Amino acid sequence: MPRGQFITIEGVEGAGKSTCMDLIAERIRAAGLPLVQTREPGGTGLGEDLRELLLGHRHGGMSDDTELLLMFAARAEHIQRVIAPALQRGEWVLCDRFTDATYAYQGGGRGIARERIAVLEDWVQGGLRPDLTLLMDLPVAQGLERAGRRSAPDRFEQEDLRFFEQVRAAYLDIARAEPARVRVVDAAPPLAEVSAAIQAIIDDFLARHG
Ligand code: Z5A
Repeated sequence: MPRGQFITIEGVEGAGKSTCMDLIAERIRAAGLPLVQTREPGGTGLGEDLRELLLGHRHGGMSDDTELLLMFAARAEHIQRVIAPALQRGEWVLCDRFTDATYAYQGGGRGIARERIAVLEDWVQGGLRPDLTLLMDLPVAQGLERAGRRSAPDRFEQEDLRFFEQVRAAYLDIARAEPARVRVVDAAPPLAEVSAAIQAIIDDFLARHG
């Protein structure tokens, strides 16, 4: 049985990832492909507990290294229990954020050197990398404005504009470095337009891999 395809979706705050996850999932399932839909940090019982620690305010002053290691601890569990077994069974996996988010938030945002992140990436993931990544890109202020319409800010959402500008720049650096894997979607236009762009990318990917 051929290995399933691994698709991730990334972007700054309020870029519309969650909104577009369902659209992508619908498209893949409509093509008759089995799909596991998941997220990071999280995706397992332990991972969801770590997510609470990472996003909540109980340990607001955690060190940057602790934050980085907890992200990869959650990821190790997620890969071993969910992602790798699903791919091996021939199922597709659609994940809301993955390691690009670590390079963007802990690397770009917190300033941790990418070489240090790469060591953990290789250790925890072995050769596992996404086959396709959709990067939902929009000006930081617009994303924060969208996200601000929701509930109380989590630990990341409290960061300032400069932090999110660095996160966005780091994401765009990844997209420039890996154009074959990372497709940038302009997330600023109205949802109908963004949805059409995503649909086109997924349909093209399905035509090649479905
Ligand atoms: N994090 C990290 O630091 N390192 C890591 O390795 C990983 C994660 C994996 C949790 O992620 C946090 O973890 C995240 C980075 C960090 N923190 N931050 N910030 P998350 O993905 O769960 O949290 P999030 O970024 O806050 O996602 P979100 O809140 O779900 O945002 P979104 O999915 O991009 O947006 P949305 O909920 O789909 O849309 C936001 C609003 O905009 C909503 O009202 C929509 O109806 C509206 N919307 C969406 N699209 C449009 C368009 N096109 N027009 C108008 N309005 C729109």
